[in-house]
Amino acid sequence: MSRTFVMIKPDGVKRNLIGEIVARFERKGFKIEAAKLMQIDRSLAERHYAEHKERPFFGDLVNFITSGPVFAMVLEGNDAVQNARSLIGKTNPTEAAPGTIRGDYATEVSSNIIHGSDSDESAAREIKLFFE
Ligand code: RTP
Ligand code: MG
Repeated sequence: MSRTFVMIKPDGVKRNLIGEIVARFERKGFKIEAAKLMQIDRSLAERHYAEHKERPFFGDLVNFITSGPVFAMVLEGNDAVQNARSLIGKTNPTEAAPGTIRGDYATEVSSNIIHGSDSDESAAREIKLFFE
């Protein structure tokens, strides 16, 4: 068993999708270890997305992720990072397969509903940032 960090972004919370999305992870076999509705401030957003600091979309990304409450979760399961990323789907919802969260609920990369850690190292770093 391992852990991953998943966060429903402000667009998902505004559209009242928390329940539907959490249900998908539970159905897959994940256990919810921790969860909270919270507002991200700019400092936390910049630390969370530090790897994208030099990208042209960084400013928009920080504005978006701080634009309203997010629902942050620690999930536990087998190959948690990979299994969560599979349920989430590709970064760009246009390329995300139907049946995935981004494939089913989103149409543009700048508001793609949900975040999931991309490695065990990222998961550990992000869980520490959001839950300690
Ligand atoms: P996330 O970190 O949010 O789970 O998404 P990801 O791993 O699938 O994608 P990543 O490469 O880490 O990108 C982080 C977020 O930046 C936005 N993005 N915009 N305009 C663009 O070309 C572009 N590329 C990425 C997306 O909202 C993506 O989720
Ligand atoms: Mg990422």
